[in-house]
Amino acid sequence: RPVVTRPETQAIDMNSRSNTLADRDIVPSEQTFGFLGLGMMGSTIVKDLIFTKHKVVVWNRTIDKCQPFVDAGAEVKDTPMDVVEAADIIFCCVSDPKGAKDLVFGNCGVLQLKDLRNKAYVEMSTIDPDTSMDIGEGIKQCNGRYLEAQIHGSRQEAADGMLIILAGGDRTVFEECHSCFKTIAKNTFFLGNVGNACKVNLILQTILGVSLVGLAEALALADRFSISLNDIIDIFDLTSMKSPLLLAKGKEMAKGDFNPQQPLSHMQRDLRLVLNMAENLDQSMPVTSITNEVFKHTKRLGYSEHDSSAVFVRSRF
Ligand code: NA7
Repeated sequence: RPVVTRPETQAIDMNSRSNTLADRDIVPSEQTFGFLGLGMMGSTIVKDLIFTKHKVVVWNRTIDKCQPFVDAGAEVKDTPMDVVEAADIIFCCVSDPKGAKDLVFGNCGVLQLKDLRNKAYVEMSTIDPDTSMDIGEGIKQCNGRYLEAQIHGSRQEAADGMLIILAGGDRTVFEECHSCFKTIAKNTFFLGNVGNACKVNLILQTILGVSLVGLAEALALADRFSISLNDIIDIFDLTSMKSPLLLAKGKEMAKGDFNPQQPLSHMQRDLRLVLNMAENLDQSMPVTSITNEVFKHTKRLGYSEHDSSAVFVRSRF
């Protein structure tokens, strides 16, 4: 069993800007935007929203993470409920469906405000359609508007302003978020009812997870034959199978550099959500099931916080 060290947590660089921002000609909305969750994704998004002159109010469970944003001009609040009170449109970007639900239904959560007239809630955390529908229902019952805006892309793509936004729910909220989405994403899609965007996001994650496990197993076999992984990747690059992502992940596997662009724990969470969805439909997904087991095992080996490409470590056993 290898000795596993946690990947270094990279401090957010408040001065770095994606090159794409200058070309986008962003006119910031006049509304005040709340932001719940300043993890790696949330921080990167908020940094760019502040840079493009959006009015931002923030909250994070670990409150220390808010300070750089306060220094950059954001307001900080003590609870999610306080953020909702102070903002017109509130984004949430936390780890998982449970965290997302806690922030809405929990103690000091969004619904404690009771009256959400003139407020809109935008869920960016990766969640399953049922969780999104529950959250949307809760918000609607308090007269608020709801949009799920799933973010597809890695942490680097977030830093480059190159995410893809997949949205479903209230179209007026989608339109009111235009200047924010233009700041952080290269494309945005409105996919109709609540739940649709979550489904599309999780379907894309299925393709990613299964592809990564295939890549890892193939490279592990090459390694057993003592064939240079770099040679394999160079040849792969010349084939019609190549994709920018698989090339990048292959290089990470060859180097053993698992700096978390898309943490392995998030990948496994997504596969779990996919399999739950499939279970409810009696949809058979044998390859995805095995892929999930492979990621689960890699987590048990201590690679939760590393990039999903760390699945290669397990394949080499
Ligand atoms: P990170 O960097 O792991 O950050 C996770 C964030 O979620 C961080 O702000 C956490 O607060 C917060 N969190 C997690 N659980 C909770 C609960 N229960 N209550 C409140 N806050 C919570 O993830 P990323 O930023 O890369 O990704 C976030 C989402 O974007 C994820 O769904 C991706 O799929 C897309 P903490 O700082 O630990 O106090």
